[in-house]
Amino acid sequence: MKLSIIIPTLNEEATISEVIRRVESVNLGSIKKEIIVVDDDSSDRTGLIVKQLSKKHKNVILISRKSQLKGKSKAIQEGLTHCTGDIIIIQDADLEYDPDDYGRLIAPIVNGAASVVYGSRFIERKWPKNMAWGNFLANKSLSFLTNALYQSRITDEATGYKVFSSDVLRSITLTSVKFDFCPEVTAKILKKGIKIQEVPISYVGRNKQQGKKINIKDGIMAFWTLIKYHFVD
Ligand SMILES: Nc1nc2c(ncn2[C@@H]2O[C@H](COP(=O)(O)OP(=O)(O)OP(=O)(O)O)[C@@H](O)[C@H]2O)c(=O)[nH]1
Ligand SMILES: [Mg+2]
Repeated sequence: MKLSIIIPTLNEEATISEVIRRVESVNLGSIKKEIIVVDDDSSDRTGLIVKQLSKKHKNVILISRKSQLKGKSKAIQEGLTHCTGDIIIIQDADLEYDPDDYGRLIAPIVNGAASVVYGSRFIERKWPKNMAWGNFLANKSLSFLTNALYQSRITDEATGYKVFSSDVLRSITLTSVKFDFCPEVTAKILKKGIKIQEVPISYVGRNKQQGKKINIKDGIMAFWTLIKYHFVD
């Protein structure tokens, strides 16, 4: 069995090598790992750092997107065309999420108990570490709206840690560009009647100064996307 890790990156020179190091050092027993970094023509050294790493490490692949529509979702969609794993996990290039959680994130898929797993920041903590109140409110409201529209019972719709069996993710047509990957994939999975299994994860938030790119417009877009796919396919 193989796990494909898609890392979308835009100007993450401060953290990308540490994230890759942490991903590589996770021991998943017999499960192999391939790391696919999809960089959107970062203006810092992100692309260079990953290029150098990919020369030394065979399982690290760099996809450089140039003069194309930039966005986290576009990067994931492109990464998907290069994945060869049975399981796919989305890994942000900052250190908000901890690859040490991979074991529990993939377990339900490996055991055949689920085909989609979300890592929830709200199971072990009421208020995830360093999460700004605006993000807290948005996260809570997005999960509430998801459950109301799609009859689910999830606690963290907008989590960065989303894990899929490869077949399931490939069966979904994605049209989002930026951070609307999350609500689009959630809506389309739930509409297909596929259950989202949640497991607890650890999380330490970062702020704008540390490189967080998501903003209020992306938040509004996320609500709109959840509502839109309730009505259209
Ligand atoms: N390739 C690519 N990656 C991006 C782009 N925008 C953001 N990313 C990456 O997407 C990941 C998440 O971005 P963050 O700014 O940390 O956003 P966040 O608030 O943690 O948002 P979530 O993804 O919802 O957890 C990081 O690895 C970013 O580098 C983009 O335009 N292109
Ligand atoms: Mg982040």
